[in-house]
Amino acid sequence: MNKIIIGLAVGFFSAWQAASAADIVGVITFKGTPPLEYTNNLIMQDPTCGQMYSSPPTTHFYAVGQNGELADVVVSLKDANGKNITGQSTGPSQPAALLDQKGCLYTPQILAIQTGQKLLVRNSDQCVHNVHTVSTAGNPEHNEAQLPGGPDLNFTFPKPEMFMTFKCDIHPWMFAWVSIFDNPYFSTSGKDGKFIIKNVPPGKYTLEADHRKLGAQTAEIEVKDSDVTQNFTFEVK
Ligand SMILES: [Cu+2]
Repeated sequence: MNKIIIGLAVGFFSAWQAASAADIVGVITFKGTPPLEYTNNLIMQDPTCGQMYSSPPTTHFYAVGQNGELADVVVSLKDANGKNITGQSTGPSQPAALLDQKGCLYTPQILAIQTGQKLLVRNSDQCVHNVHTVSTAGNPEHNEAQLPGGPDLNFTFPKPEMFMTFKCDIHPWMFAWVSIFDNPYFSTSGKDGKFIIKNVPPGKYTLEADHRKLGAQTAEIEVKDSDVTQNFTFEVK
């Protein structure tokens, strides 16, 4: 008798869980030959930065794997009309995100956070960096020198924005692009090209995939009671 009741309870709970939210998953693929990256000769001319490299690094705007897996694509959920989902940030309760300066480069170069979520900016190098944010969406401009071994800088941003620029005024090749969402429904594709947006409530949405160089693509999706798969393919046109 008890077993039946427990079985029913577990069954009911699983059904309820499944009906309340689902994950959106997919793979981002790059088709064709990615454009050539730029060789960073400037970095070699800097005494401190240059000594960390035996040959000049290149940019990595197109992070394409062996089988076309495309990393650094920011996938985000919009409403059914393609408008930003706002007022749903859980940023203040999330763990801090980290943007490091290592080898005189920002790493990661593409990062996504929520409004109100802590973003720590670290200097892992033996030289001074200057962390300078440039917003086109009304987020505050920060411009702070950071000494080697200095404490992490701690930022939060109030406004949603795609690819807000972080630069360094001392090293003109240093850039990162941080996207900010007013909800938790976004993901950045990894080296395997995969992304996952978790716990999306049922409903009709627009899913948007943004690559900083290759532009944006959208797909209409509906979340019901099971996971939704939506892949995207980018190419150079
Ligand atoms: Cu710098």
